Amino acid sequence: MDTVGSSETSLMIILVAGEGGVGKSTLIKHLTEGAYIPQRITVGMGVEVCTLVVDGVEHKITIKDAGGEERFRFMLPIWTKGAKGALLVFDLGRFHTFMHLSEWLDLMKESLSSDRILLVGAKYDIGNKREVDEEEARAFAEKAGMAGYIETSAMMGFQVRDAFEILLRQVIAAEQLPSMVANGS
Ligand SMILES: Nc1nc2c(ncn2[C@@H]2O[C@H](COP(=O)(O)OP(=O)(O)O)[C@@H](O)[C@H]2O)c(=O)[nH]1
Ligand SMILES: [Mg+2]
Repeated sequence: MDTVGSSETSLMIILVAGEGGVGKSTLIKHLTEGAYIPQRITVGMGVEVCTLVVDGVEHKITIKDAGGEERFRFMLPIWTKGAKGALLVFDLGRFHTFMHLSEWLDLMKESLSSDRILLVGAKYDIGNKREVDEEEARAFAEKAGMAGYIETSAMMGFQVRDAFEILLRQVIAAEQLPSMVANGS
């Protein structure tokens, strides 16, 4: 059933990954509920389904919330498999969650190219308590060939939807690339 101007719909899996406590589940909750509802620890993996409208097209997305616990990290390549894109989240207030990003990225890159992974600095609202510079994070994302970098705050409702929309746009562009090549353009 159509609720927007286009008849196109797509169903894709988006993974949200990153160390425990960086704010993944709360970010997803803000997207689906439109409010700041701090979440408790996620054991294993959580799943949410929601609809996002990007450039007038409705996309049904399944969001997989990868629990950040060390003992589940070995599952990451399996969780990443099947996902069309991912948010890799760190906590702006805890430098070590930024420091370990390359380990996460290496695991995810086994099944997802880095241009389909958007880097997210969460908890932007902490202001001058931040331990990671915007420039530093942006440089990391660029060097790693990621989809880009965005800072969010589920607490303030800042750029939460934008993060998912930017990722979705990037995924859509990546999906369309092969057919453009096939058309000889
Ligand atoms: N200041 C601030 N704290 C947040 C924000 N989002 C989450 N938190 C806090 O971080 C804790 C962990 O968040 P959670 O979503 O469970 O992290 P996850 O383990 O990555 O899923 C929450 O209980 C909140 O206390 C945010 O946008 N700003
Ligand atoms: Mg969680």
